Parts: sequence; C-alpha cells; structure tokens
Amino acid sequence: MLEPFKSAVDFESGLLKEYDNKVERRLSNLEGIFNDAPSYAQLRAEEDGMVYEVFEKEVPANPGQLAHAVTVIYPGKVGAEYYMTKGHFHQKEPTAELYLGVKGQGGIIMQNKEGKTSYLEMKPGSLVYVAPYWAHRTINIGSEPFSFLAIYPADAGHDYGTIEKIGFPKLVVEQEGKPTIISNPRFKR
Ligand code: S6P
Ligand code: ZN
Repeated sequence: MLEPFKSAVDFESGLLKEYDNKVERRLSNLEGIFNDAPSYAQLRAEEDGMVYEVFEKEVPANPGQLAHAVTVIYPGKVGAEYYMTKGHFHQKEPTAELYLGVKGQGGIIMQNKEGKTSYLEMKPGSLVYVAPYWAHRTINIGSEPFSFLAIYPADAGHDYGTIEKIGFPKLVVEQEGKPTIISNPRFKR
C-alpha cells in the first residue's frame, strides 16, 4: 500500500520538483498531428525540436489512485498552428480530469463523441474541469513555455488512436498575431 508523500510545483519555473518519470515529445513523435505537412517536414528536417515534456509522479495504475503530472509545452508553431499535445480520450471513458494552469498562456480544445467542441483559454491559476468522455488537447498560445498540472484517475489510460484517426474538429492557429480558432479541414467525424 502506498504511504502519503509530497512533491512540489514550482510556480516560478513552472516545473514539478521530484518527479519520477519524464515523457519527451519531439517533432518526430508527432507525425501527422499538425495540419501543415510541408511546414512540419521542413521544421523537422532543420531540427527535431522538443515540443513538450510531461513530468510525472509515479502511482500504481489502480482504481482509487490519483495520477498527477506537470506538462510543459514549449513556445513554437508548425506553420500557423501552435505547438500542442497529441491529445487523447481516456481509455476508461467515464473518467474526468482537472487541469490547473501554472505558468504561461495556453488553451485547451475538447471534443466529445456527439460532435460537441469546447475551447477554453488557460493562464496561471485557471482550473479546467475536463468532463468525462471529452478528449482533450492543450496548446501553447504564448511566447514562453506553458505549463499546467493535471490530476486524473490513475487507471484512466490514454486512447491516442482515435485522435490519430479523426483529429480534433478545431485548430488553434495564429492569425494577425492572435490565437484564432478555425475548423479543421482534415477532421473525420
Ligand atoms: C493525462 C493528462 C496529461 C497528458 C499530457 C500530455 O490524462 O491529460 O498528463 O497526458 O498533458 O498530453 P498527451 O495527449 O500527449 O498525453
Ligand atoms: Zn487526460
């Protein structure tokens, strides 16, 4: 049985202190995720840059446990589309999740299987309730790293395959220097 433990979110740096695992997502790990394929290929050929990192505390993936992790999305764009996470449904679909904005400026695109979409902006202190059954993808819409804390049932799991297949109905792109939500021409319902 797990004993109580603590770690710390550093609001200055936006990082999780004393994490157990780190997941790195570079451009090469995000093939097919961005809309502008030529810009993606060009950027990746120049350098396989880091898009985001996830700093996780380790807890058993059992019912009742709460996984928690800080994600840092670096500033950048592929064409006009901001750097973002792959995005996923939870494998165990009736599980919710809480996101707390820690540092920087971000956005979160969510969709459910009935075709509804939601976009919410996040700044330090924003608390987003990702409702059960809603897929979620976070986006850095600022010029510094965007970091947020996620807390979720440790047995929720990740379904990346559905998003790889259908995408999200909306894209967040920079237009005239501002984040703008547009329809995703590649979205497959
Ligand atoms: C897990 C939670 C986050 C994401 C992380 C990276 O349920 O939503 O910790 O895993 O932000 O995003 P993704 O879509 O690559 O898992
Ligand atoms: Zn999640």
